[in-house]
Amino acid sequence: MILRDAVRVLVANWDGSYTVPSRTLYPHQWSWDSAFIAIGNARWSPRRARSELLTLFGAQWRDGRVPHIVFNPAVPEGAYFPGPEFWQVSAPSGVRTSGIVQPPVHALAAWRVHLAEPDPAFLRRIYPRLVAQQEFLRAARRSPEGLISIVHPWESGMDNSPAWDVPLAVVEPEPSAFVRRDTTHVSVEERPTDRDYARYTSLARAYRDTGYRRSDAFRVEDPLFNTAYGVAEVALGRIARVIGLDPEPHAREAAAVTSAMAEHLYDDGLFHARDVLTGCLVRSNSAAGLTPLMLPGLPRELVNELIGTGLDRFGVKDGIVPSFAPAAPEFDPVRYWRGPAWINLTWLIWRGLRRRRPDLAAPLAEGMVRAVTAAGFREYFDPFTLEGHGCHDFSWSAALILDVAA
Ligand code: 9WN
Repeated sequence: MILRDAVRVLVANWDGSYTVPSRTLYPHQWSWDSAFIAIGNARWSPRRARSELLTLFGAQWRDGRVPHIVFNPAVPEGAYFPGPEFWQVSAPSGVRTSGIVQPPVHALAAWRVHLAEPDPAFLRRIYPRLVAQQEFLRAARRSPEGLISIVHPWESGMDNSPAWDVPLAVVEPEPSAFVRRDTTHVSVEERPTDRDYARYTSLARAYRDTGYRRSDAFRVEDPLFNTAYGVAEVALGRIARVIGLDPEPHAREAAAVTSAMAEHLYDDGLFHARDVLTGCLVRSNSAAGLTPLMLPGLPRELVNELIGTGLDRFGVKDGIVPSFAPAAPEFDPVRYWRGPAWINLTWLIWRGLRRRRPDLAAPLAEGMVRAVTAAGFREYFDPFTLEGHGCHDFSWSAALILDVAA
């Protein structure tokens, strides 16, 4: 029943060659959403899953970046803010896009799509694009310590996480000369504040005005983003082997970023972001700090400490994972990335535990199914009551349930 309903959501959100995250709130193609959606679609329609990824990479820029939004020209201007008129840029294919990126979970998605239905021709087509995506990050975003930075909270995918409160505090909010659309679909207490939005647009405009090259106001190394980057290298190694290329450079890169993360982003049982502009670790209680469990080369003692933190601070064996530790003062069970549980974040931690601690992975999978059974395919959930929040019929909530329940 739940699986049939999940497919129904994905079918309703399909736009011919890709899937919108939500018909109401997010009516275009989003980068990391498409990776999660492809992982779910692989379970019932590998053809759609391949199309999802190839459509997204069809909007890749010449420098290798994969924009976080690919705009559908058929959607009226103003349906989503900030739309193409704000970003003012197009991909070489001519389609209008944003100019920032999101966590590179796509190589993992491509690999999982291949596992669902082996297709070396698909791998041969997507591999150079996935490599170019990583090369962009190395060329434009890598610090001397070997870590990748993001230049906007939207790039983390966890937009208003309390982890960004300190680095964002120095960003001058722009006088609100814009009209938000999100709060016409979802109640204001469940979304970022107007003040957050004034900072988001100020940062995005400043980056845009450098031709999407430089950001001097916000630059952080996020553990989830770096995990995705490292996991992408692991997946690229596997893909390379299938298509007859050398997997070694990918294995080396995965090992290098894993040890840079362990050296620079780990403290007191959790991974944290580092503010590149001040050189300081931003100690916070974001569940993003548990996602490095996905890195196969993470040293065993860090794995054990992270699991201890997951159990003590995030109640990992009780079901879906709150995006921020409930005992922390910033925790808010309904406001977006400041506490609610999300299916994708829980899924990433589940993947990190599946082999290492199947006894802890199982309750996470059950928790995800319990949440959508109780509340439907909502965007996020109160981690304690499982009340649903954000939009309805949210694509990755449906897609990843298909993956865990298959
Ligand atoms: C800005 C589409 C996206 C997700 C992000 C989530 C939210 C956008 C917004 O929706 O961000 O990119 O308008 O709030 O935070 O993770 O990819 O689902």
